[in-house]
Amino acid sequence: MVYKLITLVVVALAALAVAQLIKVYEISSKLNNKKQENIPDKDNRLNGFLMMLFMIFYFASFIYLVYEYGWTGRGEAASTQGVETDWLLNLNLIIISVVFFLTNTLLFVFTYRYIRKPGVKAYYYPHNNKLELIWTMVPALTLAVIIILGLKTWNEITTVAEKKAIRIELFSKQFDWTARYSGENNELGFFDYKLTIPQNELALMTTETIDTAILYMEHGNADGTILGIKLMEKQLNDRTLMMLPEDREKMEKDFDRKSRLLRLLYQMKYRHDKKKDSKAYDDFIQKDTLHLLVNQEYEFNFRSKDVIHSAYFPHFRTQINTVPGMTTRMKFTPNISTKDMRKKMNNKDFNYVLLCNKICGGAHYKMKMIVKVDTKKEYSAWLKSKESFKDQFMKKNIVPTDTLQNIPADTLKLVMNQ
Ligand SMILES: [Cu+2]
Repeated sequence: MVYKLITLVVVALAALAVAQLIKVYEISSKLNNKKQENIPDKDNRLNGFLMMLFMIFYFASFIYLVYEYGWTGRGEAASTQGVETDWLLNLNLIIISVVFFLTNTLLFVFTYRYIRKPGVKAYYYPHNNKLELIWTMVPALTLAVIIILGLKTWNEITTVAEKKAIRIELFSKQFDWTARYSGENNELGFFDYKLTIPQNELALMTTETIDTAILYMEHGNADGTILGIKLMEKQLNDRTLMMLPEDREKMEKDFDRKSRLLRLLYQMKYRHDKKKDSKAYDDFIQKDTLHLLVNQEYEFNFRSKDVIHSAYFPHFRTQINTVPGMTTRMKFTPNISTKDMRKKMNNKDFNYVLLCNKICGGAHYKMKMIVKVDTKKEYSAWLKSKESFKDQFMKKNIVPTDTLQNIPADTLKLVMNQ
C-alpha cells in the first residue's frame, strides 16, 4: 500500500517536472527568437532514422513471438470441426500478417524517405479515383470472403446434428457444469425451472418430479430450509403468534410468490402427458468429468440457471454462450482420444477441459469440467457405472418424515410410488 502511494507520488512529480522543463524550453526559445515550427534539419534526420529503427525492432519482435510461441500458439485441434476452424483462423492470420507488414513498411519507410529537406516543396496530389476504388474494393472483397467462410462454418457447427449424434445437455450455474446424457433413446427429457428442488437440480419434468415439487411447495422439507406454504398460511393467520412487522412482510411476499408458483405447478400437473416421462427417465447425470467417445459426433445443448456463462472447449475449438431462459446448441466430433493426446504431447497428466469464458462472478476462474475422450472400451466401462435419472430420483426422493402427518394420503402415495 505504502509502496503504491510512493510510486504514485513519484510518477506525479515526474510529470510535473517534465511540464516545467517544457515551459523553460519554450521561454528560452522565445528569448533566442526561435520559432517553434523551425525545426533544424539535423533533428528531422534523427527522427527519420529513429522511425526506421523502430520499424526494424517492431517487425523483429513480431517474428520472435511467432518463432517462440508457434504460429498460432493453439496446439493441435482435437475435433474434426476444430481442424476446419483452424484452417479459417490460419487464413485470417495470413491475411492480417500480409496487411500488417505492408502497411507498416509503407508508414515507416515513407516517414524516413520523405523527411523535410530544405528547398523541396511537397507535391500537391489531392485526389485519385482509381486509388480510392482500389483501397475500398480490396478490403471489402477480402472481408466478404472472410465473413462468408466464417458464417458457413458457424452454421455447420450450430445446426441440429444428425440422428446418430449423441445428445448431451450442459447445465451451467455459478460455478460449475453438470452434464445430462440423453440415455438409451438419445432424446433429452423435458424440463421446467419451476421443478427445481434439491433432488432435481436440473428440473427435469416427469409425473414424479411434478408431484414432489408440489409437495415441497406445500409442506416444505424436513430441516426447515424450505418452508411450505401450508405452514406459512397457518403462521400468518395465527393472531396469537408474535412476529416482527418486517418478518411478516417478508413471509407475506414469499407466500405470494410460492402460491403463484404452486398454481402454475398444478396447471403443469393437469396438462402433463405421462408418455413424455420416458424421455427423461433414461437420461443420466454426470458431474466433474465429461466422458466422450472418440470419433463420435456430439450435439451439446446448453442451459444456464443464473447468469450468462460461456462454454469454451479450447482443444476442440468451440465456444458458445449459455443464456438463462434459452437453449443454445453446438456440435463437434472429438477425433483424438485423451490417451493418444497424452502420448502426442508427452504429458501423462494432460486433460481436455471445458471452461467458462465469461466473467460470471467471484469464483468464475474455477468453473471448469475435465473432458475425457474415451476409447470404446473405456467408454462402455464408464457407461455401465451410470444410473438412470429415474432410479437416482426414486432413491433420493425421501419424503420429509416430520411433515408426513400433514400430507394427504393420496398425494403421499403418488410421491412415494412404492
Ligand atoms: Cu461461468
